[in-house]
Amino acid sequence: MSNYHIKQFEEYFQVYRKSVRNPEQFWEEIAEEHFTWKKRWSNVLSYDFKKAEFKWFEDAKLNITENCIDRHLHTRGDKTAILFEPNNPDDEAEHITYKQLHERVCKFANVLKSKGIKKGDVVCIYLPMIPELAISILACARIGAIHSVIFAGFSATAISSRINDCNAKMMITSDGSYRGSKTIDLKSIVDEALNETPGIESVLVAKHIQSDINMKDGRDFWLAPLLEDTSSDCAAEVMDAEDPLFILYTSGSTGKPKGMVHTIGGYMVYTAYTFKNVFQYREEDIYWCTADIGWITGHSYIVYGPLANGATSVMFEGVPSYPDYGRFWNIVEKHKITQFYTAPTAIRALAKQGTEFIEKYDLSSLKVLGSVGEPINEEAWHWYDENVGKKKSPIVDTWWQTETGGIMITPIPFSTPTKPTYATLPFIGVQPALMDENGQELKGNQVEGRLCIKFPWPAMARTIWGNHQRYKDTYFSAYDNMYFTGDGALRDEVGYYRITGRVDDVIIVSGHNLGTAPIEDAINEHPAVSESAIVGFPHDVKGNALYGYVTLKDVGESRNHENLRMEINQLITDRIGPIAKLDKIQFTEGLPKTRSGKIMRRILRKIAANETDQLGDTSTLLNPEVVQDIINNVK
Ligand code: 6R9
Repeated sequence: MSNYHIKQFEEYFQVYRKSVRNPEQFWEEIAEEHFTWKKRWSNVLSYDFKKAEFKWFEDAKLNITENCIDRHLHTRGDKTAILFEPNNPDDEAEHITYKQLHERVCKFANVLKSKGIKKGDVVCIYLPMIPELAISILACARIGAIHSVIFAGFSATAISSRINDCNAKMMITSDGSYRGSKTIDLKSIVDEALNETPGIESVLVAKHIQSDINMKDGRDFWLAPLLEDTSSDCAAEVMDAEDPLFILYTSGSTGKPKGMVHTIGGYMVYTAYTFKNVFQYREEDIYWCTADIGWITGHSYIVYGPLANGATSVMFEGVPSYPDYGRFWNIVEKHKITQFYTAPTAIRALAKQGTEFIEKYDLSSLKVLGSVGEPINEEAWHWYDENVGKKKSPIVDTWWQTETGGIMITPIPFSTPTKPTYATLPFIGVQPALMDENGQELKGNQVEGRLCIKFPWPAMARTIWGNHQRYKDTYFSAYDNMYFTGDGALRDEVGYYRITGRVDDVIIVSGHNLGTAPIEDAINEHPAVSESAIVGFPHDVKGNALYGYVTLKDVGESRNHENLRMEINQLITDRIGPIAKLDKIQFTEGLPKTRSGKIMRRILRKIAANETDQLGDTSTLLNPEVVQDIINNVK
């Protein structure tokens, strides 16, 4: 029996049991039957939790681009691989077939070589969501260069520190990008960053917004003429399964960002296998993940996972609010999207607009809806289910991390019964554990603790670039023989998991551990509330007290704030108990968010503690302007 495509709940349990009983044999079968290898592995898995060393498919040889492109050419050469939907809805969408993708990747790879890039070199990529982004990633992989994508919204300082940390030799960027009605001058941000990066030898620049930019002689090159003059023949470099594929930076709770390193073989097998099952992908589907490729979600579930399955993957350049809040639904109708994968923050922003925009479009092509990035609150879940999925498209609430490489806890659509706010069950091969503060595993159901994973999985990050010690300390020192995720979770009476938020978001009030997510859920139930964030602040008697930042919906008439405060606290009392009541409630215009949509509680904590002189760097926020506004209106 092939275990590649799970279609029933019973089958999930069978395959899960098999994957846990004998992981090596299980993953070996999947790897063997569904991928192209140039040489077989000598060993499926070796690992040492103490040293934080993990190897999958050791000694195997392959090239991931042959798996994502070449092997589809015979059967799917004329099928669309990447469907590019530009920022401006009046511009035509671009359908890049597998054949065309092959040609463009090979040409790009030859350009990289002509600029001196070799196997093992690091190439930084700072591009908007245009086809060149996916193509340049694949071109690096074609020749064995390591890509390090920096989200094209980061500041010059953030870029230069990442470039220097990974010793990149080349930068790939564009003249600029479109974001709704605005344009952003990317090249000048790169120019500023490159003042501080002696290692960069060349810069390739894609022309996109036709702006007038500065090109430095001998360092900067327009891409188009280089591509034109280049052959489209480029043999795929023979790579080791454990060679690095990419570096992707993720922020830690303290200190500088961590360059997570993913390697080729295990990452390929796991992202492809999860994609197939979590989205119940079928040959004729049109799959759309709204993330930016600058995040892990885009790496794994716009580029590698979908292409390894020969899928059509949509890349959208724009924003959900341009030209109006109907854009997402317009795209779903236009391209007959079958799987739609987005983040709770986007769902809440769209829900705030009511259903008027949704009603204009035909969303009947949708089969599966996905959520990723943060816990999805109950209200957003129902809104998504009722208005987008019309209660017939299962929602997969997928929990995972940059470090895990692929989805770890998730329902399998049409198999696992879903439950709002629950990521439900571990994916095949994933062995979660909940731990208490004393390092004991909490067995059985109806327990809550720190979420760990107690057995290696193929897509786990292998190290932090240049700092293996930090990798060991951060993820493998909290508990013996386990990977520590940094998240808290509970397991309900049937064994379903609910992620309760970062463990560092736990607030202890009068000796009670309170997770921020359930309190925020309670607040968000209030019909006037759009979004909320809770932080702790020092309190004489309780140790910590709770401070709530609450954004209101556009409710037309302005509501009496004192009454709203009472109603919100009453809801919290009803849902959680008086212990979780908020001491302070501030109504805000918005909440500070990271570029990937996560609320930056660190900043809110500082404001609540009246330590606004210690806010740290706010330049990487999506909306730095709300910070000052919040400070000015402190409760
Ligand atoms: C894929 C991605 C990882 C952190 C993770 C957790 C939060 C992600 C979630 C979720 C609850 C979900 N998170 N998905 N929390 N439910 N479905 O987002 O990676 O950017 O590294 O963030 O995001 O706290 O630890 P990354």
